[in-house]
Amino acid sequence: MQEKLQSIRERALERLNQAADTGVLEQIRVAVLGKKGELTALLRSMGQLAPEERPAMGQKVNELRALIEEKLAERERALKEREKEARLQKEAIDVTLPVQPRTSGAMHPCSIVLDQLLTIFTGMGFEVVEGPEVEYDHYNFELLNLPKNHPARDAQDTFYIDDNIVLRTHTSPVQARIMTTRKPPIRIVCPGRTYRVDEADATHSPVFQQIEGLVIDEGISMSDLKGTLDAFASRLYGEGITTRFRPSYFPFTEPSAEVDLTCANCKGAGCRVCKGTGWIEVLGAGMVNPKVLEMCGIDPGKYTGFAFGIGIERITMLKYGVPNMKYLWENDVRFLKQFR
Ligand code: 2NL
Repeated sequence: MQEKLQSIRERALERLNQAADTGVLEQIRVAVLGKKGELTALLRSMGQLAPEERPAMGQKVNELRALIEEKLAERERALKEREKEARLQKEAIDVTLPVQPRTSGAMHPCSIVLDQLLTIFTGMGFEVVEGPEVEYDHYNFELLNLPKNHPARDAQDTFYIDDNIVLRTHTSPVQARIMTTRKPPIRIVCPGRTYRVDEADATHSPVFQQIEGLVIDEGISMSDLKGTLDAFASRLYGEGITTRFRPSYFPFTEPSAEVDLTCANCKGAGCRVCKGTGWIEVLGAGMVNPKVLEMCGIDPGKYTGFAFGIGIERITMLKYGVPNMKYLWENDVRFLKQFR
């Protein structure tokens, strides 16, 4: 029995020392100390000993049990520590690795300009209104004093969906819709895409963007239009930039004007950009034709108004010196990333 105890001790300690993980430790615990373990069996077989030998033997078995338990715990602590080290090593992140370069997008130059215009006009108290790009003939033409057979609504210029529906040729129908549904005072700007049958070239595109403004109230006059556009000009291009009105014709305004801004490049002195004139044509404007007010349900005896229309692509090209409109729709990143 003494020998057996010795052999259990040697084998258990040997296996313990070789155990590579905590799972093996558990196997050893069961095989030696468990209910059916070697040491437990040895304890049970003590009945075979002479009674006087039993206390000394029992004490030895218990000492061995205590020793093995202690060694198991010790070994377990060491293995757990080692397993934790291995896990930390595996999960380690090298914070010195270079990051993936991330490329950011850029605002389209037309969106930059539109944002700037909206900031200027909302700062003056205008409200921003949008409307459908597919529009009834009634709002796009009829209410704007462009009756059937008017030369400006020639099929050449307009994309027709059917007899009564078109792709809007300007943003004016948004204003016409507001005039028919609200009472003055009205003070709105309407930005958006517009469509005309046009061959694309350096200054034309079948799809383009506009922002139109409309003010209607009692006592609105041409001087309100002039003052508004002068304020707009100096906020857009800076102190000293004003407007020049030249007589023109639009069916929806009377009188009508083509409006030039002081050339921002030479401050009016005359240069290559303005072809020596000191002025750049930027927009069209006028007093709302009383016929238009009448058709939209506003009493032209009581109210007057002014309106203007600005081409977004045109001012964008002027502002950034873009020589050809195609750059604005080609979306070549080498062009677009210059606006980042
Ligand atoms: C241009 C000219 C203009 C308007 C647009 C307008 C709208 C209503 C009533 C009266 Cl609802 N007028 N819009 C007026 C004058 C000129 O645009 O050359 N745009 C680029």
